[in-house]
Amino acid sequence: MSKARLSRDRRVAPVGVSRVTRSSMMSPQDCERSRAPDSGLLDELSLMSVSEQQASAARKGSSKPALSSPSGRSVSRGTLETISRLIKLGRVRNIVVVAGAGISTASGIPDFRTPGTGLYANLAKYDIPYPEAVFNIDYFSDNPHPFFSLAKELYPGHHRPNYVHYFIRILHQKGLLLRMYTQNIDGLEKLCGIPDDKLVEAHGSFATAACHLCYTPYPAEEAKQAIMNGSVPICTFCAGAVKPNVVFFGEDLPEKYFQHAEDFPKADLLMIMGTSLKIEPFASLINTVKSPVPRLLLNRDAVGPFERRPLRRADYMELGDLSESVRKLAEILGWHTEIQTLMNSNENSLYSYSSSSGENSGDSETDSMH
Ligand code: CNA
Repeated sequence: MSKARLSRDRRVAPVGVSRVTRSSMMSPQDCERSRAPDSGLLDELSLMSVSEQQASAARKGSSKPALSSPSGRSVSRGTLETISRLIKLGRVRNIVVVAGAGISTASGIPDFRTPGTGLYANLAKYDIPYPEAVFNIDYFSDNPHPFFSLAKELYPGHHRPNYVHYFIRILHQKGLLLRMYTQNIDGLEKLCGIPDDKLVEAHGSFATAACHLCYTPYPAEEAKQAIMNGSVPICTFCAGAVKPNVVFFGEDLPEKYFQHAEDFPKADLLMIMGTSLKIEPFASLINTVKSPVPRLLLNRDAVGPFERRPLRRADYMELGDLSESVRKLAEILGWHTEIQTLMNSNENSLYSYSSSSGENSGDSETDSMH
């Protein structure tokens, strides 16, 4: 069975990464085939590369860049219009979404690295030697309390999915979502209705729990109760500390993660949302789509390969607030009202369920960590 371990810095070669990457690499024949996309798609992509100039110019502060396409035509189509056109023309049928903590900040859950509001900037209260220690398995073995304090705030039930989650659900409803790969552990993808078989929670979740030493399963609800009461759930087999099956640095990724070897080569559009692409082996997944396949980054800032110039030919990005970018894309696609309606009806049923079950209904402002 192949294994990959979580590693925090993409520049460090983590245990298992070469194996993961190798399993996803294309044969020379595949590479050749993948260099011969149909002319219509290339046409669209040439517009995308021009649109990138627009984003890049906007990032540098020039509001109206002079644009011409590689063929000399003047071009007015922006990134989101181009992606939307690919979808509407039916050129895109298998979208893989790659997501991180940035898709949930609008739900009131801080990400890791945003200066000021990110978890890493606010861990002083946990008295840990360095921020990543809170998710380090060796540190947890010595002292599980910092993680359990944080877990109290991260446990699902306090927060609601936001527009971005529902946009991804609509991709599924329209038959366009091949798979969503998320690094998030907040469970909001499931809560908004993305079905299990469309979702890979690459860094685990709070849904199950086990001993961190001998991996003996432990009832997740009992673990939650103990953690919420400020005590450490103890393995009945070896007396090790039990933790929710959230993947820590130094731990193996779940079996389902390896589905990427089949999914990414099938993708005809990769949407990368709200991630700094700093955690391996997850970050390298985005390099395993075929070469003419468009990769769209929706994020506050350019990350990973999107920081390099020139960009890969079919790479495109829309920088800024994710909810705004996704909403713009939904409007261009004509899906906005549908998303809003779905969101309202799902939220109403979630709200009535949590009211009747006595769960916190989760106002994102009051439940946020800060
Ligand atoms: P990260 O390193 O904190 O990066 C988040 C990225 O999202 C950054 O590039 C931000 O600029 C960007 N971002 C944040 N908010 C917005 C916004 N509103 N609009 C646009 N861009 C935004 O987090 P990653 O996901 O890359 O790192 C992976 C870690 C984070 C995983 O192991 C997770 O388990 C872990 N994490 C998860 C959660 C969660 O489940 N919600 C929260 C915090 C951390």
